[in-house]
Amino acid sequence: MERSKSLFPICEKGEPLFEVREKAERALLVGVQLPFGSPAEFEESLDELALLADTAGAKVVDRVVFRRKRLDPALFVGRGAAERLASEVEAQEIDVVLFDEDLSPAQARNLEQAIETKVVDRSGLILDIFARRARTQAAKIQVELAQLEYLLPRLTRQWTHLSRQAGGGGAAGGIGTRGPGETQLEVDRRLVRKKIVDFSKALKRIERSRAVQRKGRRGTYRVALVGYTNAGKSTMLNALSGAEAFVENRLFATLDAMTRIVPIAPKQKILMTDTVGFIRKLPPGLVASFRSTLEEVVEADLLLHVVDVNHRAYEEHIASVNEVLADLGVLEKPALLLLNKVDLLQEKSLLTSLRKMHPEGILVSAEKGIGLDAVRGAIEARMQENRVVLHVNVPHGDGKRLAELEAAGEVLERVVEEDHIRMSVRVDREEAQRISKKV
Ligand SMILES: Nc1nc2c(ncn2[C@@H]2O[C@H](COP(=O)(O)OP(=O)(O)OP(=O)(O)O)[C@@H](O)[C@H]2O)c(=O)[nH]1
Ligand SMILES: [Mg+2]
Repeated sequence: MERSKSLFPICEKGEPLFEVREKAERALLVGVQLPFGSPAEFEESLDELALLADTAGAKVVDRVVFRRKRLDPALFVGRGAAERLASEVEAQEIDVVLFDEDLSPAQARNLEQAIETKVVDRSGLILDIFARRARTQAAKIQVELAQLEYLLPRLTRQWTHLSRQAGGGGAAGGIGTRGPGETQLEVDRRLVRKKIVDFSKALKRIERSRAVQRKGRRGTYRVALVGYTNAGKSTMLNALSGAEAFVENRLFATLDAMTRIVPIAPKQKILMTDTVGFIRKLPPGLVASFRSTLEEVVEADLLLHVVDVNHRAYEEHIASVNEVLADLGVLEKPALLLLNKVDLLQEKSLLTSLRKMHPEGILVSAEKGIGLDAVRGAIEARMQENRVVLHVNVPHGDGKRLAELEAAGEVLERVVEEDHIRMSVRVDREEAQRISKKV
């Protein structure tokens, strides 16, 4: 840390009066391996925790793995292990101990007392990242709601750091302190509950206005990009639409749904929405509070599941994404599997086995623009499956009806007859029903 003599003349010989917290928090990662479960998956999850810690701005100093027959209800890792962690924390000047699994509120409290440092579990860390990344009002409200629900059962904890309250990111505070609310609020369950109600109401309002927006887009084919975090969803949206969605080689770059027009074929346009990425062991409250953002997924006509096939755990990523899709009740929705980042695959044999494993998948590179025509073609084919051709006779002079049909879909034929105009229009099934009702 730099010291300025002119600013702190009093402390010339001693330590500065206060420290501006700019340096990264020093984090120790802890994993507990149980007899069941695959060791590879365990390692993978711990590697991911390190990435999450990095995304949250911490410096991972070390990782400790304990092998146990079962978890300790009071201290998660057991008394002896907690003591070992305490000495590790002291020796390595650790600021935060990050657990790869979720701790019960009591376990977190007991561990914090035993280790004498801040303890954050996987859900707490993910929520912290979301709080850092939230930019728009909707995202902020959704994250705060999830944080409050996470916090409520933990209010008996000694959250002394929360009384310092940073709110919405910034350098001060560190992991776990970007909590919702005002100073001292966190000690009052009643107030937290009230805030939960207020935020839920605000979310309802946002949901209503989004529903109105969506209604305005009725008749246009809608596609939602889904996938594991960092798979390349935003890059794919940018490649197909020319948009400039935020792309970063870190986790959870996108928190908000962003919708853009994408030309698929001559005179064929669709709306494509980029969404928040998923991760294994996603905090349960998060999916619920991100419901309004994920509503785009629920209402889409087609899902594009983007997978980073260069990641060694990509099969597990596919499974995790499918779990969330099942939670949202959209597993049965038509979907295309986009096997992304093929430009990074060094060996040809990998491509061959990929094709074998996922014959339905489309090999692409969003970044290098490989396979985009195939993606557009596949979307168009799915679109046609969902469309029917309507033949309608419009009386001369009924400009309103004519305009309505033109807006509803693709005009295939327009023949001027003596007493009417004969129109053939390709429209969505849903739209066809609506139009037919009016005839
Ligand atoms: N080499 C290569 N890199 C890619 C490709 N697609 C995306 N990337 C990189 O992967 C990283 C993540 O890309 P994003 O588009 O932000 O991923 P995302 O799925 O939107 O991630 P989240 O918003 O965090 O869920 C970025 O560094 C991209 O440049 C690709 O086809 N090839
Ligand atoms: Mg993104």
